[in-house]
Amino acid sequence: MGLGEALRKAMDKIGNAGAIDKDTVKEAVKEMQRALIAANVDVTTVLSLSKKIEEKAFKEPPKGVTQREYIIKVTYDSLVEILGGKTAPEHPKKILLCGLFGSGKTTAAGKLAHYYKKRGHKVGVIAADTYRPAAYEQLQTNAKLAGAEFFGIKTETNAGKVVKEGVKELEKKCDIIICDSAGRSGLDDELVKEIQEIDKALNAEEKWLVIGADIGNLAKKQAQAFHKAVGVNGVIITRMDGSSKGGGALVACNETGASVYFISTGEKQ
Ligand SMILES: Nc1nc2c(ncn2[C@@H]2O[C@H](COP(=O)(O)OP(=O)(O)OP(=O)(O)O)[C@@H](O)[C@H]2O)c(=O)[nH]1
Ligand SMILES: [Mg+2]
Repeated sequence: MGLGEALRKAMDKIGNAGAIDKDTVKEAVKEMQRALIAANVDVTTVLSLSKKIEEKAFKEPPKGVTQREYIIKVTYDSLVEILGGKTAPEHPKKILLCGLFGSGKTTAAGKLAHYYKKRGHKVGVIAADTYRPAAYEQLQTNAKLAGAEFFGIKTETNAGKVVKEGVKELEKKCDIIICDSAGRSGLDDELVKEIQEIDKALNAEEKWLVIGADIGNLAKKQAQAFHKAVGVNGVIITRMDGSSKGGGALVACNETGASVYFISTGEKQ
């Protein structure tokens, strides 16, 4: 069972309990602790999280909110806090997605497009992965599924150029632009140069690192390298469904100062 599922099960304990008492909350917190520790989150963080939840859970809920809703909110907020404290912006203008090979960028581009489309935005995606031949079609398919606009130039190998054209085109009809980028097996000079060119052409305020939960403690090094290249301010953790070691990535990302904005748990939008 992955971390996401384990946490959801713990939350369901509160959501589905007949009556909410101290024991229900204690049991749910214990389950959460087990899930987080099994996922490599350090014990100090886990204990301070549990303390926070137990302290707040039995305070008087705000008017119009039931005790159950209040406890769920307190628990959710406390979890978000250990993931960096900030939630994803409601209306980002432009988002650059970066990350190593196969981390889940193109999938995340589709999921994000779907997420913001559902919230009433007009979303466009740019295929700036000119490196892998199938990347263009993959993003095009994801965009179509999400009902988002798509921009790409199939014959162009200069990613910066594609982005420049894409912004010009999509700005006319979209209020959110999401830019996919190419991955590499390591963060070499070539990739750094390319991601910086894309960054310059896109001029985005949001630069989100996409990172697989399965890479565990390697996440810290990756996050620092991308941060140095473009200034990462958000993190998306993918494959949380398939790995139980996502906690290493969570804590490592936390150290770069960027918040975890989304946790992805599947291949579908
Ligand atoms: N189970 C699971 N699979 C995922 C998730 N996100 C992506 N994948 C799968 O992981 C593989 C790689 O995802 P992509 O989105 O193509 O990754 P990428 O970072 O764009 O890869 P490159 O463009 O080659 O660097 C695909 O098979 C996806 O379906 C996730 O959250 N959960
Ligand atoms: Mg891709």
